[in-house]
Amino acid sequence: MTGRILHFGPGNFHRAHQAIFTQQAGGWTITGVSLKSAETRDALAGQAFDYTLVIRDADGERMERMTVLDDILVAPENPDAVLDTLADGSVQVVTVTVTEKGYHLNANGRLNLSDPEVAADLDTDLPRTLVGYLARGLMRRQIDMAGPISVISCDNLSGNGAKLRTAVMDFAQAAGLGLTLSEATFPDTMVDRITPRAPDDLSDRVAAIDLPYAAPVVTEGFSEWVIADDFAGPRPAWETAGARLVADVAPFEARKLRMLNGAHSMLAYAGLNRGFVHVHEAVADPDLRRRCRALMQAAAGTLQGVGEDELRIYGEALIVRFDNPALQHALAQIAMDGSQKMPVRIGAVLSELAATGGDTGPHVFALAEWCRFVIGQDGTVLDDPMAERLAKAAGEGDPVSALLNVIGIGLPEVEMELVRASLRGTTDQDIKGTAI
Ligand code: CS2
Repeated sequence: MTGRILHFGPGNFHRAHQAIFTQQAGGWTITGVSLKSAETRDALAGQAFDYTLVIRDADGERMERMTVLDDILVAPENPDAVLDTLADGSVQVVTVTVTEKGYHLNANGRLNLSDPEVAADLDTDLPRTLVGYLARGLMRRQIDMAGPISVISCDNLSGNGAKLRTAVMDFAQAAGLGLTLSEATFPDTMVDRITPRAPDDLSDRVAAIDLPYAAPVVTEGFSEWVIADDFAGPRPAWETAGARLVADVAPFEARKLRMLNGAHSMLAYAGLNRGFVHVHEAVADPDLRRRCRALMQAAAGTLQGVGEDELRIYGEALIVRFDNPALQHALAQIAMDGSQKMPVRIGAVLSELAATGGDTGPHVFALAEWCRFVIGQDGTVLDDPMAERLAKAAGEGDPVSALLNVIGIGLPEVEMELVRASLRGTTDQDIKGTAI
């Protein structure tokens, strides 16, 4: 089987994850769509869209030549070309990695119609947002009767496929499009591969061994992809490359979001607040290591459908992955867009723990460290789509309530007070005493 995938967001994560699963499965090519900048297209065009994937873990470093990308469309240069490609019958799979903020969802998981970019897209036939492109492109496809299509979100949202489908339908309805999506499916997925920004010297190292040297990607050895077996038409044989096709992704997704991503965010804020730069340095700090384990353990208590032993082993394997010094994974990279990440990774878990009498300490601590980080920015602009509102909330008399309110985390007053107490703790001893 051969075919063509249209991928929105051909950044490092896509090029380390879905791209290699697709290359190994064989037969399919990927056309990328950059929604904003021409940077990746400009870097890769001179290499016929080949690039080098550098895999670094305890076994050392290995490099792989990637040949699966055939082109990158830069959407703002020619929006029509993107819409036409979505309506092209040769494209039967769409994949998406645009990060959490690229979906423009509100706290209820619906499309935020008052977001300025979404509102602008509702008014024009030539969109700028992912959801605008999908709604208008799939409408063209419906009119052209170009056949079934599977649209696969690969971002860290819970129920990512269902959320994307809802957002596309919300857009179509608000724009008055008669979109039915009767020939489209939106399978949920869990994606996992730690992929930091590539270090500056990586191109030179790659060039030295005569591989494509522009825009190389660095990643870890581990990778996992679990996909709901809900395809509208043909797809690459991803299972031959190690992907798992399952009836229900939810348990895998919750395990990864709550244990890996939750611990990542805690380490990012608490680590930066203590002057660490990289994940492996933060997790080597005995206190943060203990808190990391405690957070994973508490999160594991909220998970259903996965055995206790399996979760303990998974947690220990995560610590080993975080320890990987060769990745040089910057905490600042994880810390960005906290407003989009904290509700999913920490807030939802904390609410469940509070409601069921679980150990809320580690998640209370994570929220307090996020608050401390935001308050500590003081004058510098936060790397977050809600930066302005957060800066204002950080200056209020009760910054904890104000900040959590901005990002839609509502907590019982007892937990709210625990977050305030953890934030007030000026010495490490105080923080320990109140949070764990
Ligand atoms: C990280 C993720 O930056 C972040 O928010 O937590 O990108 C994480 O590295 C991946 O989800 C790992 O699969």
